Amino acid sequence: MGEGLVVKAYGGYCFVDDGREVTRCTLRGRLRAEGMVIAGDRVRFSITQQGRGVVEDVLPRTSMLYRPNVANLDQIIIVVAFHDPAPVLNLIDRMLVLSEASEVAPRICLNKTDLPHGENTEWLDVYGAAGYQVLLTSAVAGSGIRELADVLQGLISVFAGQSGVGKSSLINRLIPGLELPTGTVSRKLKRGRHVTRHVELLTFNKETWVADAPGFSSLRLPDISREMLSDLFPEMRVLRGQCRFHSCLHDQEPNCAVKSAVADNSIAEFRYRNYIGFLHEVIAAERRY
Ligand SMILES: Nc1nc2c(ncn2[C@@H]2O[C@H](COP(=O)(O)OP(=O)(O)O)[C@@H](O)[C@H]2O)c(=O)[nH]1
Ligand SMILES: [Mg+2]
Ligand SMILES: [Zn+2]
Repeated sequence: MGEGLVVKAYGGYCFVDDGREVTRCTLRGRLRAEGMVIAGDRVRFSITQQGRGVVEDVLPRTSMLYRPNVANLDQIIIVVAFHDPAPVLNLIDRMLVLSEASEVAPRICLNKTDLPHGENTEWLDVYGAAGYQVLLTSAVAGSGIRELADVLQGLISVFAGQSGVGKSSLINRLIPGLELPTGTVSRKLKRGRHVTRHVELLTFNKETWVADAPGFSSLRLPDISREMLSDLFPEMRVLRGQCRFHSCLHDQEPNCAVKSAVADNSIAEFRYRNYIGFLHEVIAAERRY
């Protein structure tokens, strides 16, 4: 019996890398239900014939990210740029909330640092001040790639972010010879019929895995209660217990520590606005249960 990592799973098959080779496996009966074996799972498998196998067991998962589904994910690399495309801060905050709720560490990667900055760059400092690690890269110039590789070393990471920020270009830089489609090519592919929605883990050295997250741009918030949401914003989390009301949602309540922090600029206005938007989404979703 071998043990390995599922790098890709679809259509009743999964591909298991045991560190020496990749084996295409079918699944034992009870594992055939949707979502039982997904990319990132560590599994035990038996070999049936040359290059073919059967997954017998799935080892317990340490984390679980939904849409895209990835098991045992260690971190999400949220790729952003100052422009081309301009950042959508609501989307960045959504990805951060999703990472925090999944207990997967988020990192922010500012790519395209070879391009001129433009005016509005304060938002990036806001994330740094909130405690998020910010990496600076240029997939075109090659800067920051070694630092990025160091952050990825030994872990399973997903690259997320708006289309066009350079996710595929960065992964291509990390894995010479890979040649994922980028730019206009990938836009053309999106219009075509063969849009892959499956997560595939790619390795660029032993024990280091990265995936491009397809369709990560229409993010629904995680299923959480309204009381939990502010704990997913680090700069609000540190103020927990300081509002007048124990159950304060930092919305209409008086004597709110979060709103005071927004008023004196120690919490960024846009972060608070996104929080309130998410709060209403979470409340609306609670009502649907
Ligand atoms: N100037 C500049 N362009 C980049 C950089 N990284 C990617 N691009 C370009 O941005 C476009 C989108 O890149 P791509 O990797 O397909 O983005 P993805 O949609 O996030 O995977 C392509 O035309 C790339 O050549 C960078 O660091 N600097
Ligand atoms: Mg891409
Ligand atoms: Zn409050």
